[in-house]
Amino acid sequence: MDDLKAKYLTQIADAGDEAALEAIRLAAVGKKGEVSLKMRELGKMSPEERQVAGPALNALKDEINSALSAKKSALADKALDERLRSEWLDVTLPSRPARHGTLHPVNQVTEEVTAIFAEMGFSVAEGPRVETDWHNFDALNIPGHHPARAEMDTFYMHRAPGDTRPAHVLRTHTSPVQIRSMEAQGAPLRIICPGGVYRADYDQTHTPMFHQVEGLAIDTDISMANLKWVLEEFVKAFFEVDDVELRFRASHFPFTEPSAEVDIRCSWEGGTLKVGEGDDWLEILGSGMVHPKVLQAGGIDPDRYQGFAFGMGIDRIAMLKYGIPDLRAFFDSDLRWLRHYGFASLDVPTLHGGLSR
Ligand code: 2NM
Repeated sequence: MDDLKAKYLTQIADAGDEAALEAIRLAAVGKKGEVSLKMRELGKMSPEERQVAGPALNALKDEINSALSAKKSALADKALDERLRSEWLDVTLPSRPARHGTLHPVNQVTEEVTAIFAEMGFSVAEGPRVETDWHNFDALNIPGHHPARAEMDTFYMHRAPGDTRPAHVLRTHTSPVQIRSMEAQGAPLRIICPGGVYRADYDQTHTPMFHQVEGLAIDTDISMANLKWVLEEFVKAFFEVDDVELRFRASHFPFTEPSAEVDIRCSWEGGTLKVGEGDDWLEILGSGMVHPKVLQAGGIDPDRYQGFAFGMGIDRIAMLKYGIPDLRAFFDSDLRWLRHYGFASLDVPTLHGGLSR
């Protein structure tokens, strides 16, 4: 029995893998294994012999079984260590650049604009792109006969004859979001509304879907002076220059009174835009003091509150800042264009980190 024990414990110790271990198990304690056969012989022994051999064989079987299971877990540990070593992966390595998506200039600029206005206490408001006629026009002091209604080349949603539900349009600007925010939050209010808008227009400088950001600040003591300061801070931060000069030209919008279009001093020397110097003026914004009727439509008391609002084209300021020549290419989904003008998707613009780096 000592020989059996020595033989199997040595074999177990030397086993190189689980298959070898299993073969040893079968040879020793399997149904037809050597130890099992010896146990069968117990029946032929005298009771005295059996009393000695029985417990000894059981002890041997137990010892072999526990050596087998100890060796089995040692082999499993070794196999796991080996896998961990050979399948090691440095997850901090950069991925292959060709597989990286990029941020579209529209999204990059939206992030930049959001970061700038967030610093000045504005939060982002969003709303539906399919709007009621009322939110898109009437609430903004653009009644049914108003020329702006036709000027805006509106896409109307289909309506069956006799349908009495309110008429819907694809929003022609993001101003309806500001009406909805007034309704939902009341005054005071400081929001920007970026997003896609729709107008039936297509040429060098117009696409039927484009992007706008509009801003709105309402309180008991808001004036054009606040508007001027906010826009100056915005233009400086956005174009990443220390100084700008803005020019306010009297204009007309149905939703603001007074209204002004805003130009920034610039030069186009050498074909590239320089903001803050030169003899040219670049129109980038429409703005004004929110019309009392618009405040009223949003449920805000115009005798107590007033506010400024402004709007600009995101695609347009993206073209200006990043020197992108053709608006239509923005929406072609051409991978070469996207790779060329795209931005690293993990570089989130912040004012302290540098907007565009
Ligand atoms: C512009 C120009 C001037 C504007 C007005 C409003 C609202 F809803 F508060 F009345 N939102 N945006 C506005 C004013 C937009 O875009 C050229």
